[in-house]
Amino acid sequence: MTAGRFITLEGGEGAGKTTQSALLADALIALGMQVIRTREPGGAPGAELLRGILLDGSIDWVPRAETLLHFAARAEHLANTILPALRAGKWVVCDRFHDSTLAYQGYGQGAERDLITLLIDRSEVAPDLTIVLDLGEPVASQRIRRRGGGSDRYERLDAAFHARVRQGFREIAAAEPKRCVLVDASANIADVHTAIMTAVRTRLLD
Ligand code: Z5A
Repeated sequence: MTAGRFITLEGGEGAGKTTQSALLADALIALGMQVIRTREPGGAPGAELLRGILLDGSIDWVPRAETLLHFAARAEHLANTILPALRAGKWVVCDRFHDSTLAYQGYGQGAERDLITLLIDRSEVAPDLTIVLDLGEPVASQRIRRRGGGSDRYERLDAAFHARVRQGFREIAAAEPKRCVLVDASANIADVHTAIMTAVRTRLLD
């Protein structure tokens, strides 16, 4: 049995994580890998329940509570979905993971970053590769508008919040160059996919 690999896609809203995780999963399947595609918050029944609570906007959570809710959802996701897949030799492509908590709750909302990094350090698994899709304004907002659909609690936060989140992702990528690859997400969909596949090939396949 080949070892499973764990790839996460990170970045702000509209950066193209959903689009690119689908293309990446298809490309890996075409290469003969067994692949599951999943997302956070969510990816397991208990975690999907918490996703609804986190995104519906009826409660303005204090940053520490919100941080812990994301880690509670992640514990369910890891135990029920990610770890069993990796143990079975599957590749896991995950839309958002630990770095989103550090970027959104830590950099964006001002939750204690040392608490977040402590919880990350205690995780059962770290990604083998993290693609950080970097996209600034006004392109991100234009894409969100074009995509349509309702706006969730995070999408209603202001431009300064999203600028802090973007800075957070950039700092995370710079601090962990072995795990992270920063990709310019303003390029067209095919070019972003090519950049991601280059990272996957050079870091995980060659
Ligand atoms: N959150 C948190 O605070 N803490 C945590 O620990 C975790 C999450 C895990 C989940 O939202 C929210 O939870 C998230 C952070 C918070 N909120 N925000 N913001 P979600 O899962 O519902 O949404 P999202 O992760 O932000 O995804 P998104 O807004 O749907 O964006 P995306 O997946 O990155 O983009 P997309 O859907 O692939 O593309 C958006 C549109 O742009 C679509 O019409 C595409 O066709 C188009 N697109 C994509 N790529 C391109 C390119 N390259 N060119 C042109 N057009 C493109």
